[in-house]
Amino acid sequence: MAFGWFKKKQDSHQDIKDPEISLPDESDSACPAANASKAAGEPGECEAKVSGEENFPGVLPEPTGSEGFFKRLKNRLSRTRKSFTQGLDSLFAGKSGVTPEMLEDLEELLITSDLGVETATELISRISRKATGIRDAEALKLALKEEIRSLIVTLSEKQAQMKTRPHVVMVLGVNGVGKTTTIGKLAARASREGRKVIIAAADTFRAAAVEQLAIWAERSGADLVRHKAGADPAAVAYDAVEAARARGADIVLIDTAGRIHTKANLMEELKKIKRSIAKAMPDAPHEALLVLDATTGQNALSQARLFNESIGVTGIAMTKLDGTAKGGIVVGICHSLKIPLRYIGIGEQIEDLQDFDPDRFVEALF
Ligand SMILES: Nc1nc2c(ncn2[C@@H]2O[C@H](COP(=O)(O)OP(=O)(O)OP(=O)(O)O)[C@@H](O)[C@H]2O)c(=O)[nH]1
Ligand SMILES: [Mg+2]
Repeated sequence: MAFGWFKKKQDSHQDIKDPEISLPDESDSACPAANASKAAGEPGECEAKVSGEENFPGVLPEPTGSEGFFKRLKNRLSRTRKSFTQGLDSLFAGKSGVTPEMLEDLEELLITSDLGVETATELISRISRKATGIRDAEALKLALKEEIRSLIVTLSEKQAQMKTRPHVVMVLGVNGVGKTTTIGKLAARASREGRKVIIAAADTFRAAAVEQLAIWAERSGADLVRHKAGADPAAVAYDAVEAARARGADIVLIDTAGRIHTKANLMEELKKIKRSIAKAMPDAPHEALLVLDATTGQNALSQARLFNESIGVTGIAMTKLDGTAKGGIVVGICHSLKIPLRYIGIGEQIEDLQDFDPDRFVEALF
């Protein structure tokens, strides 16, 4: 098999884009008083308090496992499925049975579907062991389904148990991956389940980040803890955890910046936020949720490694699976990392977040 070609592919996927440089915008809303409010439960002048039900637009996830829920997943994964299944069908055009050349083409198809070299190689070696029993494209799809499922099943995991109150989740990721949107979707879901949610606007770096989060807080019926633009994000996170403890909130979702002057600065800032959360509540944060953008393909894998080494990641949310043919990255992520994939984002709307379910995902892929 063409291992030289694989090496080339692998090398081309190693780089990670540096977070872009951006400075806080002076026009961001200012809140001089809030910075000082470290006392437990003090709402602070600039905090948007939004009551739950009446602001909630009523678009919510259907119950897990329902037909509509699965149909939506299937629809949203259509680009990945199309490129994948069309490729599989064309492999078998005019042939019966698996040949070595076909396996080589299949490996290329898997890699271009963004499963990654390591995962594709593993799948091919498994399929080649079964090759004599595979006579047509349908049999190949069945075999692939089975093997993909077995590769991803062990590393997926349902939502983390919320044993403590508040359950503090720090949300990480490079710029534009969908952190704020994912927080909004998670907050909406938790509010709907009757939980009291506090969102912390600890991205004080990007212009308009706080306003964007305030809209999501309002939509989802969550409280927002915010300081002025350019304030210390660690102080915002601290205040949010303190406020959550004082008010008996169930969940704190902490939004963080995705871009800052340099990658090293970003990691240092995130570490500082983490330490500050632990000062407010010793065993927190209970989760560090890394958001990855599926459209970036293999780059997502590099980002996951970088954040995990620097901060420690407990779970992944993979967004934008609706807008890409690179959905195979889900398989690569599950197979290559020892970090559970918890959520998948399949659209921009509040209901477009699902728990990652390996069986359902594989069914939707073929
Ligand atoms: N199609 C699609 N778009 C999404 C999804 N999740 C987020 N987006 C879009 O991605 C864009 C960026 O989302 P944000 O939530 O602002 O990303 P962020 O990581 O908070 O970005 P920064 O704050 O700049 O670091 C927005 O236009 C979102 O609507 C998804 O699952 N599918
Ligand atoms: Mg954001």
